Amino acid sequence: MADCLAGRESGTDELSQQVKRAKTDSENGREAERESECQNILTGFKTSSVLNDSAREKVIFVHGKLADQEAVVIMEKTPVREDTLAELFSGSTLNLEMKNDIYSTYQLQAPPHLNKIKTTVVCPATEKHVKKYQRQELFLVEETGEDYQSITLPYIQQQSFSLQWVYNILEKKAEADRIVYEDPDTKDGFVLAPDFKWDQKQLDDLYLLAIVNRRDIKSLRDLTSEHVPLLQNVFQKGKEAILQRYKLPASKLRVYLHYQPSYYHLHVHFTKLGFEAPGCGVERAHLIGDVIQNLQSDPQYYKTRTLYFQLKENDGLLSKFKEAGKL
Ligand code: GTA
Repeated sequence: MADCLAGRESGTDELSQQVKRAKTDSENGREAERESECQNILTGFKTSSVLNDSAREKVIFVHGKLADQEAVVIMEKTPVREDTLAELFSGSTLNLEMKNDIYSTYQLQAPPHLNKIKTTVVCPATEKHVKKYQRQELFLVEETGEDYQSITLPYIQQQSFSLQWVYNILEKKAEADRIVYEDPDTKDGFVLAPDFKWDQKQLDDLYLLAIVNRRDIKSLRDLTSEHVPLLQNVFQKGKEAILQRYKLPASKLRVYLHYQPSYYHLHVHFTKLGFEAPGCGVERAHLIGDVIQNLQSDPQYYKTRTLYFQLKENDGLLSKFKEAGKL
């Protein structure tokens, strides 16, 4: 797609040059994303409830049924891109809403190809998916190393989301044409691919995921100093790959792990600094640089430390902490 990856951050000449170069890369065909039309499977979608929405983020999470199967549909308006401005100005219709002195507001009707909604479908969705996207009150949990062993680990062994999509990426059964970088080493290697929350149309919300090849590390809690070479490899080569592909230097990246993650196969989030990605707050994101240093100073750091994270009121893990008298 030739018009992808045009940046909107025109504040610095250097960065806009980097964005332009990234766009040129894209035009040369290096961008993996392919857009294809498909049958509209959502014509028969029957809405049951709105799980969550945000006028500011322009996103809605809907629970419903798709051909008698439970489904969650996420619809998100995409950002206005600098490289489409000329076409937006010249090719749209404009309806005046109000005019007052030098001020006026309009409804601009953009051409269809500039007026898209990024849509994610989870089908069949489990009850856990429905709960995950439901707006709920949040609670901060303090989890000691012992709590992890006695409460969290037994729960996640029984109740985790399927990792099939992760294995599909590692085995090239899905998203193979989206892979940005791969290190095939079985011990320290990983696959770097765009996160499915990123539509790859602009760098402002850049979001990639490094998924490690090893299948024996569930989360931060499993990490010891033995894994420092793995983390360093992901950090270093991930940054290099992003610099090469998107011309974004390490100083523009936020690289972190989630605790708790939703998917218990070790993966590292690479997002653009300044982009408020869901889950980048202090109660969930652990910078990979800090994780490496903590393990270097104490090999058992993540086995023994109390870790803090938020859980939704309807989360089964929260119930387990309550039952254990920890909340
Ligand atoms: N490339 O198939 C996939 C895929 N899946 C199933 C998940 N991811 C995938 N990436 C590819 N292909 O960043 C990505 C997710 C996430 C990462 C897993 O894998 O997008 P995690 O294990 O730490 O789990 O990371 P996390 O962060 O909880 O997952 P997720 O789905 O991002 O949920 C976080 C919250 O983001 C949700 O509760 C939701 O409320 C919120 N959210 C806000 N906007 C969106 C949106 N547009 N789409 C999805 N979730 C959104």
